[in-house]
Order: sequence, then C-alpha cells, then structure tokens
Amino acid sequence: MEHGTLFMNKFLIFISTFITTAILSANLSFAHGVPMNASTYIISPSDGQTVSSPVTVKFGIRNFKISPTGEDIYEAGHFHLIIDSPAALSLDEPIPYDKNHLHFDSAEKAVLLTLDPGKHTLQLIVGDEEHEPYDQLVSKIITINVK
Ligand SMILES: [Cu+2]
Repeated sequence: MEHGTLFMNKFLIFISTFITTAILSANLSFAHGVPMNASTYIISPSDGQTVSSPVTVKFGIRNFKISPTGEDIYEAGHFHLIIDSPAALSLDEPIPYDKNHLHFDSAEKAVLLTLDPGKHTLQLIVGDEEHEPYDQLVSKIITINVK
C-alpha cells in the first residue's frame, strides 16, 4: 500500500514537471500567438529600387498563416500596406483605413499600386481580425523611387 502511494507521488511530480516544462516552452516560442520565427517582408520591389508606376508590390510571410478577415483565427491575420506613413504607427491601436493604410481583407498577397513620381516608403504589417497589428509582424520600411 505504502509503495503504491510513493509511486503515485513520484508519478504526480513527474506529470507536473512535464506540464510546467510544456507551458514554459510554449511561452518561449510564442509571443501573443505569433511564433518567434514568424516574420513579414516585402518580396518586391527591393529597397532603393527605381520602378515605373503602376508597380506590383509582393507581400512575404514566414511561419504565419494569412486568412481572409472573416476567417481570421488565432495565429492568422491579413496584410496591411503602409504607404508614405506620415508618422510611426501605433502598434496598440487598429490600423486606420485611408489612402496610406491599405487592408487586404481577402488574404491578397500582392497589389498593383499607382504612385506619383518621386520617393515613396512602403511597409507591411500583419494584423488580426480587429485590424490590430501583431507586434512581431511588422516589416522593415523600404524606400522606392517612382520614375
Ligand atoms: Cu485590416
């Protein structure tokens, strides 16, 4: 009888250690539901490139799912293209809807953009169904020169 209790205690310690380890490693590999190895980037054009308008902008994503807005679930989102953002965007508020902030609600992964000649900045941000940015899924800002 005593032997059985001892075994049970050891078994419970083993199980709780296992669960604690699982929780800790989950926290290490995810930040707000986004895997640590997830990222977004502009595939093309490249930073500093001179292009003609209209220009196709291709959106890149690594280790994260892009879904239509209505189907956004935990660990999924949709792209936003920030064009010539007048100020650093707050990552704590929903992304605005205007000519500088385009939402790709149907899970599009590219856009044909018409831009005036001159320099323009582009940035990609993946947001959730509330259009709130995932902090980690913010691309580097690139500058292009439109002929
Ligand atoms: Cu959005």
